[in-house]
Amino acid sequence: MNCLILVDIQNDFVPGGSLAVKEGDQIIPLVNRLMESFDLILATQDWHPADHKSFAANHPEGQIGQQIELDGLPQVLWPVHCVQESFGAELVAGLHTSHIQHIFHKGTDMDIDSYSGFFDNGQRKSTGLGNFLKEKQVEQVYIVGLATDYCVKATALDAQNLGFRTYVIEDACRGVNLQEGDVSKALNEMQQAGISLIQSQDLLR
Ligand code: VGL
Ligand code: ZN
Repeated sequence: MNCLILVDIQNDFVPGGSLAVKEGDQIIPLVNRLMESFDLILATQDWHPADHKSFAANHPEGQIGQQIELDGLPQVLWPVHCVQESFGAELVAGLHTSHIQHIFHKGTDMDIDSYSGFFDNGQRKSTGLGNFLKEKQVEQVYIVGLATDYCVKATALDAQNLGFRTYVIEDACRGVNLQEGDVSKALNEMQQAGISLIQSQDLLR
């Protein structure tokens, strides 16, 4: 069984959103077409409480982009984004969401961030995604979404580590590039871990 996982395709991560990823909206038509090739489609949703500690605004003198330590883990401070029940947290309206069987929420605990759709950044709690895939006897996982250098990368690395044959559909992802070169570094890191980088054309022909 193959599964397509849509990572964080939410209003705050596309142009106009609070943590807008450049060209983030350009993946939408591609993702909609890719969905036609899969029997199982899942999504993740960044789903923070308003007092989440990854928000610069929740630290006195916190600056966006600043690196801090949070509960023993490195943490980048972000603008307020994907607050539970807010418009920014909703999946982008152009997505064909009726194809999505299940949505996994992450980042719900105020004290720890969660880039991966499987576990928080400390691997302390699971979202249930891994067990869900095992129950459905998924063997191959295909990943698209936002952002390449954060949540796509973390989700892909965990999928690969959990034993799923993992593919990242490169042109159906976009990254933040907080530092120039972050996206290429992330792609290299994924490839080093044994993840296959493919293009949507490889599936759409
Ligand atoms: C993400 C930064 C903070 C992502 C989520 O979806 O890549 N990035 N929260
Ligand atoms: Zn977040």
